[in-house]
Amino acid sequence: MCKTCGCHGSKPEKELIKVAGMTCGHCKNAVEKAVRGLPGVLAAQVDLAAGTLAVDFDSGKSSLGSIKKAVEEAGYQVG
Ligand SMILES: [Cu+2]
Repeated sequence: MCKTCGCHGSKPEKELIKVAGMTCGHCKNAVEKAVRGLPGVLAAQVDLAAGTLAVDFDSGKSSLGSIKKAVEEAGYQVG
């Protein structure tokens, strides 16, 4: 824990989310961009072939629910 990066109280989490409706590279970019724009999201990586989104986020700043909501708002189905 250090004082300069503001990591106090952060709870890093990794989740793998199933995302339906992604068919091409544009879909992949759209989902990654939507999720990366959320506060506390450290990384978002779509696996197009598997239809999944791997996301690293700080659960003190963002929630799994808000990540799923961002995916849905980008036009894709979670689950
Ligand atoms: Cu597409």
